[in-house]
Amino acid sequence: MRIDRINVYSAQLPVKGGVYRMASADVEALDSTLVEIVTDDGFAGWGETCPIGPVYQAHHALGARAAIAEIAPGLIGAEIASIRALAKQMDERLNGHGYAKAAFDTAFLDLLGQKLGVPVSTLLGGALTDRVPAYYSLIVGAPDETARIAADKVKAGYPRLQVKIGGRNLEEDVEVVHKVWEAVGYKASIAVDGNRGLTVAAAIHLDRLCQQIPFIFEQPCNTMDEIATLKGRVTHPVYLDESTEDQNAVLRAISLGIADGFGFKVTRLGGLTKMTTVRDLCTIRSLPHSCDDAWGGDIIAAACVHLAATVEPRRMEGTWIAQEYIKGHFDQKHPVVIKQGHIAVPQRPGLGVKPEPGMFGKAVAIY
Ligand code: 0XW
Ligand code: MG
Repeated sequence: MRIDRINVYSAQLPVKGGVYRMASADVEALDSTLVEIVTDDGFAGWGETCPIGPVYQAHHALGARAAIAEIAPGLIGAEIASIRALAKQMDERLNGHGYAKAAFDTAFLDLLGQKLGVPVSTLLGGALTDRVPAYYSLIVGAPDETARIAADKVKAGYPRLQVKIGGRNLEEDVEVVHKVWEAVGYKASIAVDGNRGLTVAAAIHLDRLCQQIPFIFEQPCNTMDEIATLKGRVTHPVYLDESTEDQNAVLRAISLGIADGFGFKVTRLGGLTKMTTVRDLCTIRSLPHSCDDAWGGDIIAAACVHLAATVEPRRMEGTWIAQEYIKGHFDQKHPVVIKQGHIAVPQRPGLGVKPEPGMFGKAVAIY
């Protein structure tokens, strides 16, 4: 099974509802990059990478495609057998840029799974469940409206909510946390996500003013160093998201003891294969984490769900997929869908999803 051709596509994903609002940025449409790897024995494997705009983290759509252009020509003719050998080949063509390599890693696993007749979760070590929990992300919004949506989503079956804060005054942030808690209580777990937007001082104030509410604080401040200074000064558990820029950042956070858990993004960590390492580090230290990505369609969603299925359920914080904020699916027959706040793990070989033929139009690049 050798790589014959690589097609690269761009898919525009407008945000359902108009705007997705976070402390770090407002986004209205996302530009997803898809890679289709076609092999000499007639298989097609898919990968995807979709930064949530150019500001959320140091990733952007055109950067992903430029990195793909550096890597792809060197992969033509390569055998899809050893994922480690393919990773080495990618590293020999380009240093870093894990979020672009992640799309290839997903496609390699999709191909290997199809060839061997097993789902990607099996290649990642094996599923522990056939259904993973999802979580709902409440964008930065007015406290009453946010609490109303929170109650609706818990009624719809979501076991976890993420409340976005930051980029506005402390009073509104404190109010939204209280109102969501009053609306849902213990019926769902709550993450309060600052998306890097709070100063250390604001994080300490918010922590004190919401003392009795059992939430976890997700990426309140910009850097890992700022977050490290919160240790011993806040009472809520602190999770890192944007600061987990690569495997080494996760190792550092764990060894410094400054993270009580993580919001992981598969492409930021460099792909599913790299994620298995940080997943296992978290197992060693009993650390909870999510398996998400910043944005994306069915390919990213399937990748996140396969990985999430391999995580010990008691430490699985949920999988966020963009379904609630995008229209339609890439795969009409076997879409990845949230039902009652949970997602079924695809059981078919490989990722178990395939974009409809021709749906992305003309390839933006062919190698
Ligand atoms: C909720 N998410 C997974 C989706 C957006 O990309 C932001 C992200 C987060 O937790 O920061
Ligand atoms: Mg986050």
